[in-house]
Amino acid sequence: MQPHRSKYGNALEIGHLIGGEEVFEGEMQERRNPADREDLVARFPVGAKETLRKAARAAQEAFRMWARIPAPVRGAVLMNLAQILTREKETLVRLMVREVGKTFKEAGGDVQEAIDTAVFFASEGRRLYGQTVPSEMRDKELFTFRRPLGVVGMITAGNFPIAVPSWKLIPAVLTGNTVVWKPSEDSPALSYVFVRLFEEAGLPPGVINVVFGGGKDSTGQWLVELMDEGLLNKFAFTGSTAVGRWIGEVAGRNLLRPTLELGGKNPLVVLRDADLELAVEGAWWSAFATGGQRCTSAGNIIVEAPIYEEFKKRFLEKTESTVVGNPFTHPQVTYGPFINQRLFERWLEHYTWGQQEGAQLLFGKARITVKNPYPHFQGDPEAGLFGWPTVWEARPGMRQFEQEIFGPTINLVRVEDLDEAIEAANAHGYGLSSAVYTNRRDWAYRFKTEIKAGMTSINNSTVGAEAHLPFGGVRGSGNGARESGIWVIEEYTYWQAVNEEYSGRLQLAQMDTGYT
Ligand code: UN1
Repeated sequence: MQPHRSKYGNALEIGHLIGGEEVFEGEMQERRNPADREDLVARFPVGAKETLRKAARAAQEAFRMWARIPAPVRGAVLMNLAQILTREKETLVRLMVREVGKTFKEAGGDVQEAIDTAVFFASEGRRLYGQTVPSEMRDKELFTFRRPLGVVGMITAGNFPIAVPSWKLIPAVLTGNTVVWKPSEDSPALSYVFVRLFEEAGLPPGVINVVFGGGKDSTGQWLVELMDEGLLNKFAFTGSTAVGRWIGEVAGRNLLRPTLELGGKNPLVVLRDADLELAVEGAWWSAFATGGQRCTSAGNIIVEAPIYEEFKKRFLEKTESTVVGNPFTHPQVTYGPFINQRLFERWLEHYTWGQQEGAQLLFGKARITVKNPYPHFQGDPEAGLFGWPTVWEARPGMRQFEQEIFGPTINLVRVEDLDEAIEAANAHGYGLSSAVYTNRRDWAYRFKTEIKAGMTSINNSTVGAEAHLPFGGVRGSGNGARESGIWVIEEYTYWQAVNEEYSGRLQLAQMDTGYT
């Protein structure tokens, strides 16, 4: 291939990473900068079922060695990784802005989240505690040990291309597992570079294997089906609820416990006593940060009647100030392009839902183009897929109230009182993030105890979870498994109970205890 250069940088030609080898197997696909389709970011192959099997076998092989490395030594690799990621932060950020169209600021946050995760788990290698447990018999001791599960299959989305994979990869390898990872086809270059940095940190070949997929291929599906072949011992997935449900079924029939981080329709409630300025800013950021392409983005802003009109006026003013464009060439934009065509099309579709169901469009005119200009656009709108910040007035029961849209769209919903606000905040099938703005402690208490959500903010936006808190949801947002923080260790290990007999006799539990 001719080295492809643009004002953004070079294009990478990358292969799958299997057992430490770079493997070019399968048809080559391209990843282009979503803010400027002229810019080729990477060329990468699309893995077949056999490529995945090869990767799973390499991971099985590596597991025999890696599981035996002492956990503090595995942790030391992560400490190196944290240092290397810190050193490479700027390069990764630039690549992220280019490959998925995030702003520099948000890309910085994404990489920082991985650094924080590496720092957190590096010392966890020295704390993978088990217990000593008293025996009911004499001269006998009981212990518990955490053991790794084996080979973990992983599928991740492209909207958090470093942070979200780090939540999975880092605890998985710290606890002694090995991995076959199918990253998003929206972020092949970042995924490749990330794994190369693990290797530089001292991770042995075969511990993390990467097999790329492509838009219309079935690589992800085949990876899931490797559970049926007995090649995987655990599955971790971030993506849509529909796909997560299916992965849960395949894992279930193989008696595996998956980690499923799925969609959200996160409510942000503004009560009558709220600090309006704070609430407007938080709601705006929850709606439009990352162009709404976060699983924690707000879906509905639910506002109490006495302040509704005032909130609406201020929120629309704030929305009008949103700057959209190419984040690489115009770093001050609020958000950039859609990460991919599929998300754009779904977002476009919701304009029809709104009209069909009688929602009122308060702001927004679908795709930004030269003929349909948005006043605060920076760059070339035709070079990628960009959307107007969009605000609706909607009600529970409407499709756009209930379904995740994953784009720059928000609904304002008017409610009469706190009871109705909580009811509306729960009137959808998800339960990931949530927020309430109020200065009354009793109202905040009612909200946090009655909302069905894995994460709740009081006087803060729905986005921006910290790296050492449990991340995950209830209902359609996941299966209860948590990522991040200490809780995730539970998902990548099993407990082994060991008893050691010193009596020199066959003592029988429950029968030789002296009580019977
Ligand atoms: C996601 O969108 O999949 O809490 C993850 C947040 C980020 C992670 C989002 N720290 O918004």
